[in-house]
Amino acid sequence: MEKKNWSDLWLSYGKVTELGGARVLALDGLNAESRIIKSAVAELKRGLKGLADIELVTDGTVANSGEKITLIREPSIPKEGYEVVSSGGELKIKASDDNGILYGVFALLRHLAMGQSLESLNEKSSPSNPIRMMDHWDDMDGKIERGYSGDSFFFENDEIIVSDRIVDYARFMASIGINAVAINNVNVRGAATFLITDRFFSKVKEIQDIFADYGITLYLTINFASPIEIGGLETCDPLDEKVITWWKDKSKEIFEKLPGVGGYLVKADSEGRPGPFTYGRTQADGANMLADAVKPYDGIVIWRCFVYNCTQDWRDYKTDRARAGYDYFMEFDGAYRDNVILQIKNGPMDFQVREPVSPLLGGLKRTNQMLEVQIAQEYTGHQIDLFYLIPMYKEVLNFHTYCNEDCDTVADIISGKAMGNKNAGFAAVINTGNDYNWTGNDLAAVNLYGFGRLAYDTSLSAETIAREWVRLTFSMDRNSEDILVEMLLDSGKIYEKYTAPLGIGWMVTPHYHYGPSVDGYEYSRWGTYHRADHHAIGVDRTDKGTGYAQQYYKKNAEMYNDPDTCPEELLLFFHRVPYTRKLKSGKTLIQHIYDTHFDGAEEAKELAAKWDSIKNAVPSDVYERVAERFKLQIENANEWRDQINSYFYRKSDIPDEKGRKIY
Ligand code: GCW
Repeated sequence: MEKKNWSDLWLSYGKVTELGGARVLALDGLNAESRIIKSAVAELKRGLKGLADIELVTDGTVANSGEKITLIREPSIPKEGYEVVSSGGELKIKASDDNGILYGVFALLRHLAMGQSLESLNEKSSPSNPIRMMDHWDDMDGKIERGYSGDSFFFENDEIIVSDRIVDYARFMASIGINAVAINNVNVRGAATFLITDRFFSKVKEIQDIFADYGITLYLTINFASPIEIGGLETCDPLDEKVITWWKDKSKEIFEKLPGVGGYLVKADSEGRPGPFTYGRTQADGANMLADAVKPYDGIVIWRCFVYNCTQDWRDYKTDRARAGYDYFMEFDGAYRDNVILQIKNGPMDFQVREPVSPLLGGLKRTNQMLEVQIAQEYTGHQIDLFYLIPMYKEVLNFHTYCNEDCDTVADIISGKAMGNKNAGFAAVINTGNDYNWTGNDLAAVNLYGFGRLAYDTSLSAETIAREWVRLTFSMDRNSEDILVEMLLDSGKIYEKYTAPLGIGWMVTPHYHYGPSVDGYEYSRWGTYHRADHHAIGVDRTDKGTGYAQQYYKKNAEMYNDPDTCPEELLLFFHRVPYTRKLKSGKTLIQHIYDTHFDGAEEAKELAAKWDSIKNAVPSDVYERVAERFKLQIENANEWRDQINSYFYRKSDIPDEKGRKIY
């Protein structure tokens, strides 16, 4: 074992005093009959010992107390689901498969860690989504694209590093129900292209095996131009026979060398990455060609829909980046193979603080779909500013697309319920790195934990998840716990207040994406414009504008099309609005901008003060790391406030009614 320089996150298994003194329990049932069960039993022993000083004996000797825990296979329980039931000194963990047993064990330990006694356990649960996936954007040089918590713990200097840290990582992921992972960046370049060759197979296999012990399937992110870059072909045209054969042979090799691998994750024709468009082919041509190649091995192709023109002329008012995903992918609905899953970002642009739900979700009715969110805080504060993301994801999941009579929410679609398909799921761009605390800001671990819990059970509330995480991570008094939970629940709204107003998005420092730069992207090629002049701001995406609003089903299209029924937080996403427009609050748009920015910056200070108020309830190193970040958040919020307010005051020439300082 190398020296451990990473934290235990929510699996610290510190003693819970309420659970009472030392006891001995016997384990019955499926002892060590598979690699996953072995992991489950080891975890159970470790957790019981740490949390309650319970010795779990597995050698057949009956414990003196007569109490036991029994692992039971119960075919009627849904895939990867579990039941944990205690009665009369016996605790049963039932599941129909190994993952279910493992999740049952983690559920049991979670309840104990939350302070519940063994005798009172009774929980049934099964996953909402078939695939629950973490996407790493780790590069092989060790850097992480959009990483805010150190470097990669998978790669360094174009090599794969296998370490005990990865074992703990797999435990953490299994503990929250994650069953799929991609370890390399979707921008596949340089050495990463060769992950699917003999140069790396044996090391990839070692990592794959660690994951397999915890029921996690490895997916490989591939370079669409591999036939050229690895195979020496002149083309990667998906309809070219040589290319088709190359991928068939390569896939055979991959699935032989890495049995159990899940398949491919692909970013094609996006931000300079190669893809089928180069050859006049469609996204469906590209995805289906790969899907056919992995079909014999039950492989899956997860194809990303983040395809748009990133060389737009800012003078061009017709092209609307928000439309791109739908425009490129909708016409082939029904034409994608059934082992293709389209992975769709929650919004049509790119992980902004506020976006409408992508109209592709549910727009597609005969295509497998996966929702992609970003827990790496690229646009939400770089894990410096506090931003609890689960409330935002809940809004996305609960959104009614109207793709069906009932059963039409995003949650229904990605669970496979809405369309009766089994290839569906929920993925997140992960926020981890090799920092001691994994997530840079200790509090950002709530998003890591929360994503997994939510992907497993989309009915959990943001508050339940926050409270679980707080209680599992820290042992604090009830009052401090309430303060921290409240801070988390408020955090997203606060960040939204001091950054770009009412759904317009962007206004961030180009490329880096932290801190304000109102016109940073205004005259650029990225298709991300706010179009502010001295009268008005916003993009007209109605039927009189770019027509984006018409990509939704009628009910939503009508709602968004009319500025009076458009949800106000998205007003500037859908409409071009004069600064003098009255909002529902009775305030003008410009006054709303001033007020939210003054308030937001103030509330950021209050967050920091609340953190100080619970200083003694958290370990001092955690306190320091987070406090340091709150200082930066306050500066950031002030900078946003002053730049946004000054910018709009100078454009509009309308003063703040309250006469506060604007520059
Ligand atoms: O938001 C953009 C990021 C890129 C990222 C891209 C994507 C991996 O700025 O860094 O590339 O999204 O999702 O592919």
